[in-house]
Amino acid sequence: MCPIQASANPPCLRLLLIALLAGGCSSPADPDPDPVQSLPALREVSNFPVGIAFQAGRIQASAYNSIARGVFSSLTAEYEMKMRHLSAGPGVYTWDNADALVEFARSNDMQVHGHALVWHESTPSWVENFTGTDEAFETQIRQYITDVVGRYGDAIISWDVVNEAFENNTGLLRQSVFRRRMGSDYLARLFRYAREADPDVLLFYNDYATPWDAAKRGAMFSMIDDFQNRGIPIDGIGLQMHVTYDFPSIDAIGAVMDSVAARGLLVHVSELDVRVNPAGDLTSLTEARSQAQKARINDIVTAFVSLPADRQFAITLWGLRDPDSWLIDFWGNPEWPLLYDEAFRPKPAYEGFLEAL
Ligand code: 9MR
Repeated sequence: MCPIQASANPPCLRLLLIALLAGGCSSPADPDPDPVQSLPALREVSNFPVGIAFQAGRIQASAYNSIARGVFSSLTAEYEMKMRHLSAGPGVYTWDNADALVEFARSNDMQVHGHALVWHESTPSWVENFTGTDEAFETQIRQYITDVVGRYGDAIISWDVVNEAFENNTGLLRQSVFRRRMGSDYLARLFRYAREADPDVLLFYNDYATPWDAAKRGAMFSMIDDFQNRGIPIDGIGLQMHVTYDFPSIDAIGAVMDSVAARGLLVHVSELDVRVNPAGDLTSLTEARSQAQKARINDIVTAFVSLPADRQFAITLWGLRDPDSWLIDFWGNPEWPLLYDEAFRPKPAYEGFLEAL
């Protein structure tokens, strides 16, 4: 084998990340070579953390493992830190996968972004069908936040406290079980509980579509302004960034980033992927569309790096290889939305990222 990206000694990485396209350092005797690449690792050349959404099951898969730790400097659990996966009952936890991801990150000098304490789409049945009083419900949710944030302490530097609380197009609070049980000010109380659980951890609100959904964007900024007026803790905003190669405009994306930064909050481009086949007209990735994707990644990273340095939290890619993306099942079209192709080779989009740094 040709193990690369041993990030214990990052300066070596650029030298070690060689010649993927040329076949790397595989030998005839090596049936399963680790991927290597000729391009610099993002973690080596970026002034801010570059993250990857990762799954615990891939820690043992050598190609995923070596690229994740060699190229990226931040890790988000793609699903293992959501409530449905962590808790099967009040006070009942399954930590194995989350622990494994945190340990993988720790041993490879990656920071961990916690995702997500409260999300209406990943609610376990004991929460969804809670039979006690509203007060008892809130006590349990508070305890959950205390337990999960408390377990990881400094090993997780930031949490999405709430994910996707506002409806599309109206900006109204979703009628989730949390909203129904805890009332219209529930977001503020969740953030307070997270702060009580850890005075230092960075607290984020995370959502999608804010560059183009004016109602949702307005609701999010009203929440931020309200929190800041009332002294409710919030440190940053996750802009998910599930976009396409031609929508929305980079001006719209940059404007949301700027508005977040102007409020003194950190900007996390938290779930970046770029669809190239939204209309379903492609059966394979064309050079033209691949170049359009490269340009779009370049534009987004350029907008991010033009923010004041102390507002740049991180950019996180929502998956490693194209065939792993959630977008394929979700939209039902062939898709190539990420920085690596099916053979773990960096795409032009990867170069688009590099060229913006
Ligand atoms: O990509 C994630 C997929 O693997 C999970 O099955 C799914 C449910 O947990 O969540 C996906 O990630 C979502 C993220 O957590 C929040 N924003 C939307 C993402 C795509 O659905």
